[in-house]
Amino acid sequence: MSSYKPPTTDLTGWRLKVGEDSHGQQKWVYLRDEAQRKSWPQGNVEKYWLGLEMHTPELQKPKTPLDAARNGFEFYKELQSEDGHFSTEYGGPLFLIPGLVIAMSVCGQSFTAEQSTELKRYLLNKRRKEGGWGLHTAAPPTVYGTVMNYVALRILGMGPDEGPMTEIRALIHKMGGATTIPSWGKAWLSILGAYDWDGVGSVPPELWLLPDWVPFAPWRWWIHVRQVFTSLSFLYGIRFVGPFTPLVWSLRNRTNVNPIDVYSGHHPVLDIAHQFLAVYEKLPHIPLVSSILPLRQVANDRAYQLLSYEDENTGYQTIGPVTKAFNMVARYAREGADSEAFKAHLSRVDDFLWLSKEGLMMMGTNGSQLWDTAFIAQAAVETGLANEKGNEESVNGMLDWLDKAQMRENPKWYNEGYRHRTKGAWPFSTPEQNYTVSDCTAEGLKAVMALQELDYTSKPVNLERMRDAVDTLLSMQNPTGGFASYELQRGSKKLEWFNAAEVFGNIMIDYEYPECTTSALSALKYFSKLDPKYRASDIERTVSKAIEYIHDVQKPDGSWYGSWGICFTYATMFALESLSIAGETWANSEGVKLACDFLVKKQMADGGWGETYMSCVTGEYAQHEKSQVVQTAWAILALIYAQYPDKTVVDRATRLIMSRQKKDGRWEQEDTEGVFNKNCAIDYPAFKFIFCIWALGRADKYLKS
Ligand code: LAN
Repeated sequence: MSSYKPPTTDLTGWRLKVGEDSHGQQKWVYLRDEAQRKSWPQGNVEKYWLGLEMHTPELQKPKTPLDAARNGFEFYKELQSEDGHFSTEYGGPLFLIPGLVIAMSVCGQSFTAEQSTELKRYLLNKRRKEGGWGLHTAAPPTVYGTVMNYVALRILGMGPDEGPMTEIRALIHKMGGATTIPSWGKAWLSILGAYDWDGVGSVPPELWLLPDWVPFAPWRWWIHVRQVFTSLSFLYGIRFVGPFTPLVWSLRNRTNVNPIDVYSGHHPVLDIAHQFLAVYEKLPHIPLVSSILPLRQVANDRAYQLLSYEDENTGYQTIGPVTKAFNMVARYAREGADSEAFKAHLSRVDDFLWLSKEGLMMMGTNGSQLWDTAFIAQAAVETGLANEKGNEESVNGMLDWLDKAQMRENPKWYNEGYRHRTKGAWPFSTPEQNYTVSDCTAEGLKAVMALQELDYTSKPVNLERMRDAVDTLLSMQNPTGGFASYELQRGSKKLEWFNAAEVFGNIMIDYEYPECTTSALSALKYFSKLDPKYRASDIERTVSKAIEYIHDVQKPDGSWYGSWGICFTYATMFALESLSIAGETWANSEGVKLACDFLVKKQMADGGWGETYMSCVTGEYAQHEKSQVVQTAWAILALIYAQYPDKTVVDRATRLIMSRQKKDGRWEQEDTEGVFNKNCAIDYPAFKFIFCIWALGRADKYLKS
């Protein structure tokens, strides 16, 4: 691989602006002017994420696990923003920047010069040694990753023969050529004008004209897929193509997707549907047919109406980065660059961009603000650090931020947009983004309850608001007892037959997850101690059904499969929390015993645990060659929930985490921690602080007991 060094900006010019347009918003800005830089100096938050030297307090060498947790918190506090939340980079997926870059380009927009430089630097830094890019930073190159990022670099100004570009093209050819790219890639290239919409399997907006009772009507799909489908079907319906660019990919081929890229191959039902639709697609172009029955036009209008609801419901953030880019193009296509809607979209592009030491990335969401803040709040309270001198300001900041992050009303287009209620819920990122997530609501509520139990905190969140959160949680349990992510499960698992994304698994409906279920049931249980009378029997029934679900999905080897963190270690920690709430421990429960056996067998020689994201892909435990502090912390937390009797196991694990801690209290970044849709890893860099602090604090008490 050639050793091309991409240009960089002066990193000391960047600042992280927090909460400017809305609560919790994060936005990296570049200050060109020396005077501006002086009057707004870079703080530790920026310095840390940019890999610049930080000034942190001198710490004492830790003797006990609690000392180490304290030092960890001392360091992590430096990363708290002035509004009280913990800003974190949230990277990993490598298919997001290209969508945004293509969107900006076809809408006639450009990034600032500094943003362009840093976007290029990020992509080139993340190129794998094999020469291209995969679906995410931890995966080997695929056609999707390589073609999309190659195109992005070209649009951002890299010449066809500049630096490694020739080499990358050669790799694309070697892999089978750009036309073997998966469906979303074909769609983006068609939008760009580098491929032809005729080569994209039909994405008919007419599905939005189906009556709601139809078992495969789109409102039943998982919210992410539904929202991507809505704007994509509109762009497909109008065959949107941006202005001609020199990037020419001429071949047309409908079902040719490179096997390297495929995670979920097409189900035969999808192929049959596509053949049928290929005939149907010819119809709207026959003038007579379309004048008698202008279905396509009506369907486009309907899809457009729905995507506009999404924009307005989310302050133009939309639910996520893919929808963000598609919706932006859709608003441009119909209303133009001068429209209010398009301008509003543009003003919310930076929310998704995060400057890291390796360049500017597009994040999986507009941040993970709530998730990180809710966890560290609970860790601080449980470990007792919240009550130690010098931590009040930090803790009050967390509570203040969480208070303002709760969503108080349902979205504007609640019924019309087929949304789940948001009243009382907490989101994953910010309240402006405005999506209920079951476990974020639960962890947000748990964090608020824990913080409000401290003597010195104000109590901004009253019982009524907590009851709203509880009502939302109670509205989210599925008949199996399990909780899904954003909504109730609205359709059959058979809808997976229509999964056309190829690179992801289990995306068509909202499945139940032991992680989400645990968060929900533990929050309900905690709340019932605070307000024992409120919906007592509903809570009781919901919790016991949720516990049943947890039992039902335990695997024969004692573990649970994790869908959002890696992987068995992550989900087993959650499941053992659930069972501990039901009074089940190693001493009295076969299930817990089996789970502990599973975990203990996976402990590595150095006392740690380490799993790779391949566990999530294959469903089999994939051993990491090196132990990871985050998974070690999860295992500690899990074993203590289980009250595992052999303390040497936790003792060794604790020592491993302590041995990896630096003098200033930090832990270095290790391998990626999270995942989605079975196949895409995503980073949670705050976890190394949050879960190490939490596990060390909990272990301190357990080892003494
Ligand atoms: C997330 C991030 C957080 C995550 C948890 C809260 C951890 C989980 O317990 C519930 C699901 C949720 C909210 C989640 C869902 C899917 C997301 C939004 C992501 C993994 C971050 C990025 C991902 C999104 C789908 C990326 C865009 C890709 C598409 C396939 C549309």
